[in-house]
Formats: sequence, structure tokens, C-alpha cells
Amino acid sequence: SGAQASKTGGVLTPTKDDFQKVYNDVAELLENNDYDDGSYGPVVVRLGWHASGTYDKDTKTGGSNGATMRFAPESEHGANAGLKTARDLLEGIKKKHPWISYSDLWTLAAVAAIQEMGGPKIPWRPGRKDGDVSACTPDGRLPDATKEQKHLRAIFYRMGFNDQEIVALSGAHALGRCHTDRSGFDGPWTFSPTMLTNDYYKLLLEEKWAWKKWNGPKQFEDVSTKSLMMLPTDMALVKDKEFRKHVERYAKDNDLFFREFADAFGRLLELGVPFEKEEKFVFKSTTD
Ligand code: ZEM
Repeated sequence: SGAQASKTGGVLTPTKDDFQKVYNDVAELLENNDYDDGSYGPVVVRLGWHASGTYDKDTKTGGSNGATMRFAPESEHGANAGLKTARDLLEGIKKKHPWISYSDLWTLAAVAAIQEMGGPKIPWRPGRKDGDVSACTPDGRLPDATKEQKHLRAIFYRMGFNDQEIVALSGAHALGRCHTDRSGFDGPWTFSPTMLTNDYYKLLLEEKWAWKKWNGPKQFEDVSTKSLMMLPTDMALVKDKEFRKHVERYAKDNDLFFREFADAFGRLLELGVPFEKEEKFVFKSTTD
């Protein structure tokens, strides 16, 4: 391993093959029956998203370049609670492939997680460089789940996304769950939290949702099984007319969701990165 990368001697120019090896090693780590719903995939996707979603297009600060979540204060931001699990998981991969930057590794791992959980191919390219603590972003750049459409627009427009892309990206909540010891919220959004599907949109439209009666933060539960959840920000996607249009488009058409999710997620992972090369890699999934 790492042989290709060092063959050039002196100058380190890893090839697509080298990155595919990293992908394969990440893929192998994801399944684990002792963790959550049997996969680290969701928390790895959340790591890639939180590393990238700090981007501010006006000041050109934040974003995945730098991997500044390695450092306090960013690692301690409330929104990042629980992401140490994903960062620690990827440490072994970094040891095996020391030539890759953390910032490339975290985003590549998120791509691997999406693909391995049945999602679309996400074209990806390398070129991120790790920064230092001085590049940590201020707290408050990631969305606050207790809020609604106005807040979602303020946060995602700051990154450069539009309404359609906000709804497409939110479909990642088909994956994973909320943890009371991380965000304070509790439960999964769908019945298959380790498979990316358009179920999140279908459930938003088809289930009846009511406030959960409990002592935790305000969240919704499905009236029929009381086993699923929605955040106030998730419900805002069906309350707001412009957002709802796209919820309906994706609920009807999984392929459309996959295409538009792949575009938006791929762009999210590239925000603010000064790439030197245009070429993107499409990784082979383990099931290809
Ligand atoms: Zn999430 N997200 N997210 N998200 N997210 C959580 C979990 C996951 C919001 C949010 O506050 C929360 C996007 C957008 C938004 C994932 C991916 C993406 C949790 C639960 C919260 C509270 C954390 C916990 O307790 O473990 C808000 C307000 C968002 C605004 C729209 C986008 C965009 C994502 C990727 C494209 C994923 C995969 C999880 C599940 C993590 C896990 O550990 O299971």
C-alpha cells in the first residue's frame, strides 16, 4: 500500500489507484454490528458535511480545506458533538496512507460512505491541504435544528446553495440517527438508516407528524409508529412552499434525487478548495 504514491520518488503524486485503495480501506471499516444501526457510514457522512459546511462564500473562509475540526475550538463546537467517533475511526487509514491530507481523507471517506450505503457515485478530486488552528471557523456556521426556513436559507445561501440544493442535501437524513448524548435529539428519520434512498421525502409527505412528548429538545415523531423523528428544520421543508416543491419532486423520483444529491454533495465537499487540477475520480464501489 502507498507504493504507487512513493514510486515517483521525492515528489508525491498519488494516482487514482492510490485514492481507490483509500476508498477500499474506508469501505471495509464502515460495517460494524456493535455500532448504532450496524454502520459507521452515517457519522462519516456527517463528518464530511460538517468539515465542509462551514464555508462562507463572501469571506472565502471555512470549508473542507484545512480539516480544522481536528483542533479546538472547532472540535468542541456544539454542532460537532460526536464527530470524534468518525475522526478516530479514520485515524487508522491516515496511518496506513500517511501521504493523504486529513481534509482529502474526510471528504473521500464521506464519498465512500454514500456509495457504500447504496447512494449515487460522487465524483471527487484531491487537492485539499491541512491547515492549522488559526483557520478554525467561528461557532455558529452550521445549521441549528431548532430553527426553520429563514435560518436554513441564511446558512445555506452563505455557502452558495439555492433552495433546490438545500432540499437535495437534506435527503442525507435518510441516513443515521440523532443521539441524546450528541445533539440531544433522539432517533432515526427512516426505517433503513444505513441505506440512502428517497424515503426521507416520502415519509415527510406521507406520515402524520406530531410533537414528541418528552423532556428533550422539541422534535417531531410519526404518529403511527412513534419510532421515527423529524427535526424542526426537516419539517420546514414541507411547510415552506418553495422547499416543498422539491420534496415532492424527490419523493416521486429516486433517480432524480440521486442525481441532484450527487451534484450538490460533490460541490459541498469542494467549497473553498483551491484545486490545481480539474480531473475528478469516480470510485468503484465494493458492489460494482
Ligand atoms: Zn444533519 N443532523 N443536519 N445533515 N446529519 C444530524 C445527523 C446527521 C442538521 C442537524 O441539526 C442534524 C445535513 C443537514 C442538517 C447528516 C447529514 C447531513 C443530527 C443528529 C442533527 C441534530 C446528530 C446526533 O445527535 O448524532 C440540520 C439542522 C441540517 C440542516 C439542513 C446535511 C446537508 C447532511 C449531509 C449532506 C447525517 C448523515 C446524520 C446522521 C449522523 C449519525 O451519526 O447517524
